[in-house]
Amino acid sequence: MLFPIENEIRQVKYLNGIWRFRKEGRLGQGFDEKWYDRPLQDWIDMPVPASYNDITVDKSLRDHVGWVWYEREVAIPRDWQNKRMVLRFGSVTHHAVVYMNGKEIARHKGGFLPFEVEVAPYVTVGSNRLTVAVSNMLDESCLPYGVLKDADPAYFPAGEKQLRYEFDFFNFAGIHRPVRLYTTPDAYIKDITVKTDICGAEGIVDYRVVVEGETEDCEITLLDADGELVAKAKGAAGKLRVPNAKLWEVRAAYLYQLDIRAGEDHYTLPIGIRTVTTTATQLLVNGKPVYLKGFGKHEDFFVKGKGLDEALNAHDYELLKWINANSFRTSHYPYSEEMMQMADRQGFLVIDEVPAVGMNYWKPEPVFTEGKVDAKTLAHHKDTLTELYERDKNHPCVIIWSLSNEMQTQDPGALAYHEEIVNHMRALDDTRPLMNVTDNVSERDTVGQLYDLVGLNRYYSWYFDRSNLASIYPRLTREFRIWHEKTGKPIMMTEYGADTIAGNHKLPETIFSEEYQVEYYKENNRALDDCEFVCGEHPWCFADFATAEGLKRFDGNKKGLFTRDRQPKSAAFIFRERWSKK
Ligand code: GCB
Repeated sequence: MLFPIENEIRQVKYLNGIWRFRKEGRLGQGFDEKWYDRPLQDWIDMPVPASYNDITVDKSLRDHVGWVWYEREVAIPRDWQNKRMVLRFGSVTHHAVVYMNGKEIARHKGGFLPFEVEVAPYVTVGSNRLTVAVSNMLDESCLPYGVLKDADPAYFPAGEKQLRYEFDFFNFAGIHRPVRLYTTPDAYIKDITVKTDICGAEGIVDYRVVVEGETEDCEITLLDADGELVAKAKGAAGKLRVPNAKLWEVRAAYLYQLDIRAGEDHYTLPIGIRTVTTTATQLLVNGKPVYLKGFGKHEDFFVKGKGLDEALNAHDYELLKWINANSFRTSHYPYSEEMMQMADRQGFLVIDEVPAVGMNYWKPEPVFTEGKVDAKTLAHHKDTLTELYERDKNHPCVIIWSLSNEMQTQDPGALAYHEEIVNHMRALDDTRPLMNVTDNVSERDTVGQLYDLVGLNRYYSWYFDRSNLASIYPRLTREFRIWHEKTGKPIMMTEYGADTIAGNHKLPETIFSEEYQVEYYKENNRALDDCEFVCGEHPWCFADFATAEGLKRFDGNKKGLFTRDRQPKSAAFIFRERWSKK
C-alpha cells in the first residue's frame, strides 16, 4: 500500500488535531443508539494521533474495555469534487468501524497497520461528518492475542468485559497515527514493488507498477540524490541498471528516487539499492557481514501513549546514534511509516515484526493443540503478514521479517502453524531473511530450522537464577552452541535485560540497581563475544515503558537503557563504549 504523497497531481489533507470523543457507557451502546447517525453528544476533546487512555485522569477511561467513538467534520473543497478521494488511517488500535455522514464505509481489524477507503461516493462539497468507532478488545483471533471474558455480574455492570493479555506492554488504544484524505486521478498508480540487486559495480532495480484504470504506458525514471537522471524505462514492469551504483549502506544511506508517470498520475518512491543475505554464521548487507547493535523498542511515551510523535522519534534516532547503534526491532508490532522512512534516510537496519505476541498465555499447557491458537488465529496472522509486506516491502531499512515473538514452539501443532506462516511470507518476499523470536530452549523447539536466523530472548540471572551473575556465561555459551548446532543458522540475541530503577544505586550490586544492570550486561556480552555465530545483540529495552498493572511491574517495565523520558542509565554508557568498537 503506497504512502500518500503530495505533488502537482496528488493532494493531501491532514485530519489530525482535536476530534470529538465519547466512551460507551455499556458495551455496544453507540451501535444500539446509532451514534453515527447524528452529531455525537456529551463529547470531550480528544487529540489525534494519540492513545486516549492517558489524556484524561479518568481511570474508567484508562481501563475501559470496549468501544469508544471519535468524530469530526471534514471539509471537501469545491475543486476536489470530481476527483478520486481516499481516506487513509495510519493505524487505529485495534478495531475500527468508519462512517461518513452516517453511512458505514470501512472496517478494519489490526491496530498497527494502515487501511484506506474511497470516499467520493459518500461526501459532498463542504462539510461532512466523519465518525470512527474504535475498540481495544482482543481475543484469540487477534494479533496481539488476548482473552476476553464476561466480567462477573455480581461485581461489575451487566455486559461488561474483562480483557486478559499476556503481552508486556500497556494496551494503549485509539487513533494512533495520522488520518489523511488524499486525491489521485481516476486512473492511478495503485502499487509499486521494487527489488534490488547488485552485480559488480552495477545496481539492478527490478520494478513492477500496478496501475488501476485506463492509462497510457508508464514512464519510469530513476534519479540520484542530486536529482540527476541515472536510468529510465517504459512499461509497468522491468529492470533498471545503474552503473556505479551508490549502495544503501548501514548507517550510510543513499536513496534514489523512482519517479513514475502513468497517464495523468505521478508518484515518486525513495528506494535504496542493497541486498540482505545470511550464511550459517552471519548476516550480510551488500555482501558484507554486519553485527546488529541496537534494541527492541516500543512506541510509548507519556500522555500520548502510542500516538505518533515525530519529535520523540527524531530524538530516539539521535539517542541510537549517540549509543552507536545501527538497528532496532519493531517489537512487538509494526511501527509507524514515518519511523520507517526515518530509518531509510538514516541507514538504520530494522527487524520488522508483526504483533504475534502474547500467545504464551497458556504456558505450560499446549496452545496449538487445544484450539486456543487455531485456524482463525492463523488466518489473521497471514493477513497481517500480507498487510505488513504490502506496507513495508519497498523500505531498504527492512532487512528481516520477524514472524512472531515467544510462541510456544514445543507444541505438536507449532510446526504446522509455522510452516504456514513461513511459506506465506516467503511467497510474498524472496529477498529478505525470516526470523522467529523465541524464549524456548532448542531441545524443545520444533520450528527453528524453518527460519534463516534464530532470535533468542534470554533472561539468565533475572527471571532465571536471579542475582546469580556467574551463571550467565556458562548457560548462555552452552545454550547458544546447541541452538547453532541444531539449526546451522546465525543466532541473534533479540532480548536480554534486567529491570533497573534509574537512580537506585547499590554496592555490591543487587537487582533493580543501576550497578546490577551494568554487571548483568557485562556478563552477557562476554558470552556473546565468545560465540562466533552470534550476529547481533539487542538489549531489552531501549527505554522504560508502560505496561498493564502487575506485581512484577512497578510503574511499568524498567528494563530500559534509557528512562521513559529518555535519560541514560549507567548501562547505556557500557554499550556506547562497546558499540563504538564492535
Ligand atoms: C520478553 C518479552 C517482552 C517483555 C520482556 C520482559 O521476553 O518479549 O515483551 O517486555 O520479556 O521484560 O519481561
